Amino acid sequence: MENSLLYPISNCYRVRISLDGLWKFQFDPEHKGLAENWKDGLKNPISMPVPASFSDLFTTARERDYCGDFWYETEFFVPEDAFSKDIVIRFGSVTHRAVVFCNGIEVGSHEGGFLPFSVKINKAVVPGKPNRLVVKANNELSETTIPCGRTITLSDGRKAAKPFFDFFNYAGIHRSVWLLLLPQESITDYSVDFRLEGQDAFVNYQVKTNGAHPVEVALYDQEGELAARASGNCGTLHVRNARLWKVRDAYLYRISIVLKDGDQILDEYSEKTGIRTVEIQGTKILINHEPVYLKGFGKHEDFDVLGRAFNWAVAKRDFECMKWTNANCFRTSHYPYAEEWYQMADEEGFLIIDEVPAVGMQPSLGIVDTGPRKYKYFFEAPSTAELLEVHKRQAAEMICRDKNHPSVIAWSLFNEPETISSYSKAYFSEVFDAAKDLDPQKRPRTGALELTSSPDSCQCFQLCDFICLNRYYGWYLFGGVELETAKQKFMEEMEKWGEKAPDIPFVFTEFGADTLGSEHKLPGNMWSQEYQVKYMQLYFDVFDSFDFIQGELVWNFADFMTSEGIIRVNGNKKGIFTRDRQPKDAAYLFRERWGR
Ligand code: BDP
Repeated sequence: MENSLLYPISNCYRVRISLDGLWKFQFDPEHKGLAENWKDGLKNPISMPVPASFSDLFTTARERDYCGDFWYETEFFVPEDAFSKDIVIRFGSVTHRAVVFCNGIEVGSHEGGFLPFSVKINKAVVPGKPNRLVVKANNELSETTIPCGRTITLSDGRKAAKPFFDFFNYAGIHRSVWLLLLPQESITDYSVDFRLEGQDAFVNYQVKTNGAHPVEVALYDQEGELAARASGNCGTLHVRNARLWKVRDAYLYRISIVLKDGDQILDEYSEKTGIRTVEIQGTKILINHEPVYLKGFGKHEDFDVLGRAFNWAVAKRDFECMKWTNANCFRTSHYPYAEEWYQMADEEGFLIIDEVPAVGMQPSLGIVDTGPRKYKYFFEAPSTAELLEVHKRQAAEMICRDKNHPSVIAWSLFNEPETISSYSKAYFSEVFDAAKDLDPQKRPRTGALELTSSPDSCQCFQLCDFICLNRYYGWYLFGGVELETAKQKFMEEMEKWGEKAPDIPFVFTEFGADTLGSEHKLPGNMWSQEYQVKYMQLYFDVFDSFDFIQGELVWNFADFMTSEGIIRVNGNKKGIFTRDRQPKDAAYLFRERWGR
């Protein structure tokens, strides 16, 4: 069966049953679970909530920092009348990889900790009694996984993760798990793209099914009135007087796809959808042919106790805080988020730069220690071919999953890799080409470039439809007393970019200063709230000096957890909000600027 990534829904033809709750759990540091057949039941389990990161639930560092295999187990029943259906288990994400067993039979596996996967279990399930679901998960990092990192062995034999990235390597079953009962002949995927003509919109659609019967497609407005209909697996819906999905003024239709055998309906899939276009024209980013300036944040899926697990209440609070700052955009740094984030962004009219987990592709830099290296350039290593396959596969899964969200306006295909070698250029050319082929809307592709990707040295900016820069003048360089120099150097760099790439939009995907929510200092110095405000004002001066700068996504929305180290005080403190989502002084500054 094709692994459908459609978001689980319930209707007359499809059933979704939540398997969230308290599961059994066991660490497997000695890697003996397979030999001891834990697939038939864990030997000495404790309880573990799903969804959650396991990391922050414990009181010992040994458990929090655990690296290696870990197992989950639960039980479920399948309704008697469901055996004529496709019976599927769907995981929103398991970080970073999983092998799934049902009643002791291996039913599937998945690599990549931030994207969903489903496994068909018809051959393994039994009627009339509980079915055992066991997941063998693993959170090790390497140079052929994304995100990149390494796994070291400590003096006592334990494994530890050494991320090449600045966020805690949270692990676990992070998103909801569903039991799905689907028609055997079913809709497996669909896509839409849009053309606006006068007051009307033309929605081109394509539907994939796993059978031969035809589909009918209809679009309903928010009142439930039919707005357009068409039939056939690909076609066009002509929407007269279309209401467009606009930035922070979302209008959502409902697309309904019906799979039919004569008069009999075999399957139906329906979902909210918004009509909007995205284009780059010269130095402008256009939504529905109108220029938009991106205002907002780089974020993380990160919260106290929950770790990286999705939680509706946290997401709601984040959207309320973002709306309060008058933001209109965020980047899903540094990985695709839970699908529910995109659903909320669709509803709220937020724009998303959707990022693949390609982070840490750089020899040692700043806070990241990538260990002794044989090759000068990251992409020079022979393992690059394997990494490229992993990268392309996850980009494909992300684009497949997220392509229909009106909120998604661009794909970010990397964060701060080495981009100065011919190896990197060859590598990213392949990733960018693949992304273009996969997106029916041909949305802009980009990636976030750090300081060593300078106008003179970067080999990859030409691949981007708009250029994203992460810059820390005034923090990692020329901080504190040298702040004026920071501004001067920053201006000089931007002038060079203007000469190098004069006809393309630039968006700042990161700029920020670590700031303790508890610290005030007059006059402001580094780590104080006053300094964060001063730093931001410097950035605003630079942004406002160049017309080609078309967006500012500050790093970070909120303080977040990282590995421990000498320059992180219980995590990264560059949040405009604290980790418990209260505003620092700079939040008021953004609210004022973005509200103008
Ligand atoms: C950038 C990274 C981001 C870090 C940030 C920082 O893209 O993940 O958290 O710097 O240092 O290099 O705060």
